[in-house]
Amino acid sequence: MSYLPKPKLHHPKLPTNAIGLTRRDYEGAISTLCAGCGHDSISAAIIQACFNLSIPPHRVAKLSGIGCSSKTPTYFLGAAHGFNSVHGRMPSVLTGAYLANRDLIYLGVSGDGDSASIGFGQFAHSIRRGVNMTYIVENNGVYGLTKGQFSATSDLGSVAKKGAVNTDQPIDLAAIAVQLGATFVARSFSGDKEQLVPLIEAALLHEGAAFLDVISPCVAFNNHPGSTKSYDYVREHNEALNRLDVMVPRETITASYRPGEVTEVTQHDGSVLRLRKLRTEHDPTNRASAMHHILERRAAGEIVTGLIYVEPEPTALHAHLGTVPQPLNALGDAELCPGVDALEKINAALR
Ligand SMILES: Cc1ncc(C[n+]2csc(CCOP(=O)(O)OP(=O)(O)O)c2C)c(N)n1
Ligand code: SF4
Ligand SMILES: [Mg+2]
Repeated sequence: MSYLPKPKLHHPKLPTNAIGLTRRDYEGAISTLCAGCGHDSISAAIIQACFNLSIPPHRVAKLSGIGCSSKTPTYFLGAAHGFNSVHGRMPSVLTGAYLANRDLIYLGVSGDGDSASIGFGQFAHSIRRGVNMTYIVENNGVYGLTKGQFSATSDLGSVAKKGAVNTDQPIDLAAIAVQLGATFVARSFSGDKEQLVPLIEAALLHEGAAFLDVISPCVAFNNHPGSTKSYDYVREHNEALNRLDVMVPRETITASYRPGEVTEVTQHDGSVLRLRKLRTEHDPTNRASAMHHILERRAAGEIVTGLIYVEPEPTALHAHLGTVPQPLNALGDAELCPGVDALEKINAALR
């Protein structure tokens, strides 16, 4: 069975958020993934981020492709809109939904196989078009669902469970997203909830193409010595650029830091991203430096995590197309059929 509903009962004194919902209200069905799968931790982080931001679950549209990762939307936000599409096709289905109804919050969930192999073109074009979405890749370096073949994000020299060595160059989806013009790019690790939850919050508040590459170990097929996507390997090679606090417009900023310790980026909706730099002088608003930093640290054998790039004044696809402000699916007959005179004018202009 792949769908196990959770009992609705919960403790009456569970904490509630600004809209009176408990964390339980953001959950979905019981997960059927392997115990210890990184993907379940990402679902928990999405639940926490949406609870923290007091997002009404029914305002979210969660879309995915095919894979263990793409099954996960079943395990969070049970009251959201959901569409489990075809392998590698989530981005175009999401783009279509966003064009029809710009009023929802779009969350695309995918895997490294789903986005870096069969869906690579779809991934690229949804990012470069500036679809207003949070696009999360749950990256385990293998095709988990089909039993552990190397994926296109497997590192050169990574060793499979049965001993085969990967001889192909890896695709770094975060670096590609930077190059493609994503206006928000971050990387994190499913085992680091403190880093991951604020990054998801910031991505959800970002009004543009927000891409998150989350390393998410597959305990069944890629968590052994020699794998570069195992829990141990990622912990040992994680180079966190910064730590993030997200302040929504209604909150007062209370934490204080010494001057120079924090970079503040105010997003379009007024939310403030407070970045505590950790080990580098990386400027997350500089696209060229973001690219340079990913490549430089990779050459040193490190996995760069944290907020890699953010454009504080992003524009999204609806603005590029000049579409009307109301959702297309809410337009009535009068707007859709402006009458014979208007049609005549258009025809005359084409003659
Ligand atoms: C068109 C098509 N080709 C191939 C498959 C077989 N298939 C299902 S899931 C998958 C790969 C999943 O890998 P990934 O996206 O990394 O997800 P994971 O299971 O690792 O989370 C493949 C090749 C399919 N379902 N449809
Ligand atoms: S096979 Fe791997 S990716 Fe799939 S549920 Fe199990 S641990 Fe997770
Ligand atoms: Mg995978």
